[in-house]
Amino acid sequence: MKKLVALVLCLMMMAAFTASASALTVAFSQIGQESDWRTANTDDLCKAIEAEGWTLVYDDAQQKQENQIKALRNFISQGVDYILFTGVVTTGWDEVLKEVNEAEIPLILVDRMPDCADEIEYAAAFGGDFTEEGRRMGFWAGNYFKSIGRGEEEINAVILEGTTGATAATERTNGILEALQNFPNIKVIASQTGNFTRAEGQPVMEAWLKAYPDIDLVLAENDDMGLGAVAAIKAAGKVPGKDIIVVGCDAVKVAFEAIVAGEMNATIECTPLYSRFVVDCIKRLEAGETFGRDVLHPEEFVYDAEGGIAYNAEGDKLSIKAGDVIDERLY
Ligand code: GYE
Repeated sequence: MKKLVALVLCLMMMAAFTASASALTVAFSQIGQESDWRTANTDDLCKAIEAEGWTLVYDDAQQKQENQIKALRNFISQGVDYILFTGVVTTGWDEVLKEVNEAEIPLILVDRMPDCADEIEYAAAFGGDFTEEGRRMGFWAGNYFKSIGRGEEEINAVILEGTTGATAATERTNGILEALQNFPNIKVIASQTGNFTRAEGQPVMEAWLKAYPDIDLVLAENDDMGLGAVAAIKAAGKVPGKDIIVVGCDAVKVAFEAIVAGEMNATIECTPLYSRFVVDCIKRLEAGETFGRDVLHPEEFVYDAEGGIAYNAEGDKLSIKAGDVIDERLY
């Protein structure tokens, strides 16, 4: 009898949980559509939310902070159940995120963290470790030049930075510069934003190729800009991947294709596939669980033409050959 009561109670709880979970409204303030990474991130999250039967309220801010602030205020007035938020830039979110807190809408921080994270309440935080990604770019490049016998040669590097003021850009730049301290032969001769887009990365590289005839290495803070650099290098009559080494970040499919074709040399993974985390997180929050304040990072790797290049300080993390895994890539 006791067992039966327990079973009935359990079924009732499950039904209540399913009913409340299925009636959820999840709002997502997305930055824009600047890159392949962003497109994959939007598709993955939006499809997963809808697949759960939840109502999705999606806003594309088109790279404008004021649009994101407006969207967040709209989400509050609509009384949504959850807000997913990534900030186009790092600063300037204090006021509006406090309003989200006052409205008691659970906030899930994804991707780029705001600098006011310590002063606000949030239910969970998930995204890439951008400083570590930058370090990996630097370590991979330094060790790659060593591996081809150019460890003592003076290497001229340029950095194509992401969107100015974006956490993903600032932290990747910091990580790159930190790692390059271990390779005194690599000199950064220019560093400028390409706004995380191919269209803006390419002309920056074109201008550099005119100004500096002897660039050896491009560190592009995302693959789109890396591919823009590849196009600029070709247009200048040089061979990308050989005359100039090109390192990207994100590990999108087109970068794998460029690596296999020999035009790009490496890409540092930053997965845009957040849906497994976000959906699971919302279900667990609904069930009363809580998450800590740490930003949770996915496990990520580095891919290149041959594999076997160390990309961390200890030298025990080795790149994977892109050609071996290209067919399994999901984005
Ligand atoms: O690397 C870039 C995108 O914030 C991690 O933004 C994201 C970055 C990603 O546009 O391609």
